[in-house]
Amino acid sequence: LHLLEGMITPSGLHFERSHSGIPDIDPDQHRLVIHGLVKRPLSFTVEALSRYPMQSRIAFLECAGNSQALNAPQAQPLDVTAIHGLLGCSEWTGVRLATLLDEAGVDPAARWVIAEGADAASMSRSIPLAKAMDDALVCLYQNGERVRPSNGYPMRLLLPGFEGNMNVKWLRRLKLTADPAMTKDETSRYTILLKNEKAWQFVFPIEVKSLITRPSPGLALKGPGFYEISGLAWSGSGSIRQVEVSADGGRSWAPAALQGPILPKAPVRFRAAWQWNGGAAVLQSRATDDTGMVQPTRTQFADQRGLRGVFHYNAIASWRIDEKGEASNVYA
Ligand SMILES: Nc1nc2c(c(=O)[nH]1)N[C@H]1C(S)=C(S)[C@@H](COP(=O)(O)O)O[C@H]1N2
Ligand SMILES: [Mo]
Repeated sequence: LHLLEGMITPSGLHFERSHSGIPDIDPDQHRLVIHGLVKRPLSFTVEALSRYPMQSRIAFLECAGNSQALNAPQAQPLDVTAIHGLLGCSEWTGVRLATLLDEAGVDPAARWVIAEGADAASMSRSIPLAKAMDDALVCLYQNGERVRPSNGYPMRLLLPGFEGNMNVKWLRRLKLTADPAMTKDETSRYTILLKNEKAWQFVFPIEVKSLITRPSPGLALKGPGFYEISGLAWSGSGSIRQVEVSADGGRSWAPAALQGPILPKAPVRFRAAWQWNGGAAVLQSRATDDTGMVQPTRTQFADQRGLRGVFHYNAIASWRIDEKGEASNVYA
């Protein structure tokens, strides 16, 4: 993350999170089946899907467990990729799920789509039908090339803005149902444990978030002077409206410039000019999305949810710059 520019992650550098390794799928044998509460159950080969009208969209993908290192009681000596590296952004190309569901003919009783992967984990999640009909894509391509084996070849589901695990890789089955399936991946996993012994289930969109990629650990400043503070901001609920940057641990804030394109459910690159006087400083960024959601401080986040849940951590992050110009992870 600290060495990249712009908003797109090259496919070969996209993070990979697989619960049971990468299956070795023969694209000629692979099928995508749509069944359940539909008039006409359908089965697609990769070849057949490739003949449907396709769309491209730029969207981020973030693991629900990203940044969970910041739940630790003491700030750990980690860099931006070790803390926040389960984030990527691609231009995804595929067939709209709505197109396929329309062809299958959705029964009016259907409310959910259960998506299942062809890996040993049979990763499965229940997706609200409204999302499936809105902007879900069955992706065949990532950044212009075939989706790589590690990212779901020959096809994966993209649910723009929704937590990573719902974007089922090696997609093989979509079952329409009246109720959620309550799969292992949405009951024992991917619920958000709160501080009061309760848990949130089915928290789909990633909340507004940002991070500074430069300066960051491993990119030492070379003496006092002018530097650009740069990073990424994103929200699963919409577009980024504003990013503010602080160099004094959140006491004062200045607006950062947003580099276009500013797309919904895609990261935005922000930039702010900074004159480093050579003294200790604490750099922070704070994003606001177009629903009005603002990134909380770590204290606010802990007050609301506690720090026992490992998912959807989106609090403001801090890099301390020391007199030598080295950056480190701190809580401020
Ligand atoms: N079939 C299947 N789909 C899956 C997974 C998996 O293990 N199996 N992992 C999920 C998780 S937890 C995340 S964060 C994203 C990661 O996508 P990526 O590996 O392409 O970055 O895929 C999701 N889709
Ligand atoms: Mo994940």
